[in-house]
Amino acid sequence: FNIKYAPAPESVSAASINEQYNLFINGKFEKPLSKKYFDTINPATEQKIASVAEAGTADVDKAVKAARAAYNGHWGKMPAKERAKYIFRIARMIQERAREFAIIESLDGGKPIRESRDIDIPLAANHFFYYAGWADKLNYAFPNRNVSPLGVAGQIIPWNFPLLMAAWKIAPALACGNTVVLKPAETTPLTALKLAELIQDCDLPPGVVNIITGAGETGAALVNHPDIDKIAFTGSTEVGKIIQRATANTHKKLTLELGGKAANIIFEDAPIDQAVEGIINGIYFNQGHVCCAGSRLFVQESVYKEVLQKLKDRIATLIVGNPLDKNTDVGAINSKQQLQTIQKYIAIGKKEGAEMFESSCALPNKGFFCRPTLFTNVAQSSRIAQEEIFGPVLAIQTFRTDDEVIEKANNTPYGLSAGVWTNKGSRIFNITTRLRAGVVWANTYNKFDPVSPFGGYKESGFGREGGLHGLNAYVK
Ligand code: TXE
Repeated sequence: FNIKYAPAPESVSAASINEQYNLFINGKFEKPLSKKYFDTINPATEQKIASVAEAGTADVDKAVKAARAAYNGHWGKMPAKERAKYIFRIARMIQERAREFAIIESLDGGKPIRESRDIDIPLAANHFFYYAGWADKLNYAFPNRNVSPLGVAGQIIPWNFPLLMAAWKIAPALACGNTVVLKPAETTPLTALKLAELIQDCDLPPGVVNIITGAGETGAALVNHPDIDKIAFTGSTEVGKIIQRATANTHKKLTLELGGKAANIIFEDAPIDQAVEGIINGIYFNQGHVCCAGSRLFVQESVYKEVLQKLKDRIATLIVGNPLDKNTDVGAINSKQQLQTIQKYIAIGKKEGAEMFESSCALPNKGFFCRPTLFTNVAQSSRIAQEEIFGPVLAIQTFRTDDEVIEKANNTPYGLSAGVWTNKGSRIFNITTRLRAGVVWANTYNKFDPVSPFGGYKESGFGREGGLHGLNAYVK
């Protein structure tokens, strides 16, 4: 967690939030034709923050038409180096407004301010900086191809990293010359709407980026719109499959970044204290709402007792509570629905015969909170070892040999990420090549950089975001 740009926000008053937000279409905030609005609430207090427009089919159509007109017009004809300047400007303005973005991200989504301030917002800016650099160098990215943009991209993002996921989607699309209609998740629309304000202020030509809010129906209308050339989706495997079916017999290109059940593997020769920090970060960072969360821990038998004790001791020190407090380690669960999902899995774990340990910290009276939790005696076939919980719940198993742990680690429907902790370089190379995971970290976890591609195998989806590979998803 070593990236720092924004000063610590002292109070909520440093952020300006409207009472009502409309749809950002063709460079303007427009009232929804659907005439409908929904509330976005603060999951730490259960209080309403703002009301937000719900885009209906006609609104989606309007946004896609605006994106198409911009693509056929000024944006499509603009020299690449001019495009780059706009993307660069967006990056700079995110830095300038970082403090406000960080506060709103934590208010709307429940994540600790230290994380939004030091990770989400700086990484979002970095992503725009990185892709600004590629816009006029696509001939170097694709040396033997004469590439062109796809056209209009429909982009649907989840609630765990709202601004960062918007950056992952918008930056490469614009760098390659596409225009965009983006739909943020219904529980966390606010930083995308602040990004819309920023885009307006930076004079990006109208229609190049359109931001429409709403729930699954709005997302489905975007997916099914006939004039969309590409869908980029990050979210649940279940919805990913629906989208895959909906786009199957169309011209639409598709990338899917879906769930995960990552194995974090500690060998007996690992630097144990460092590994314990990595395990804690791997599962409790962002309340475990992370597709690449290290939600399964495999510990080599000879160090199991030591690791387990150190984990329990460390969990006891985690501060759970107010996301806006700089000392908070674990903030609020993003929504009531997600809290219920997590609680359901904790009950399943107990019923399956696993042994539960949770931190003894007090929880606030209001809001959606969950104590950092771990399970031992977890059977390989149990649901808590196979299914994505997307919360602060760790399932621990043990192993004796390299072959055994590879077998167990690969034995889930997912294949997004993994972690390996060992002192042996040769083992790192051997194990990482045998793990079926798109991203493998060695002696670290949850490290992100715009230069590195990210994406999964199997039910974790397909396509890569980030790095040179991320451009591939937006050119033909
Ligand atoms: O996700 P959804 P939910 C996993 C995680 C979590 C579970 C459910 O396990 O517990 O999914 O979360 C939009 N057509 N992940 O229900 O529904 C929706 O409005 C088009 C992992 O919130 O997939 C939102 O913008 N779009 C994950 C986005 O899809 C539709 C991140 C994600 O919501 C749609 C999130 C439809 N039919 C959840 N239905 C990750 N990989 O990081 C919904 N949406």
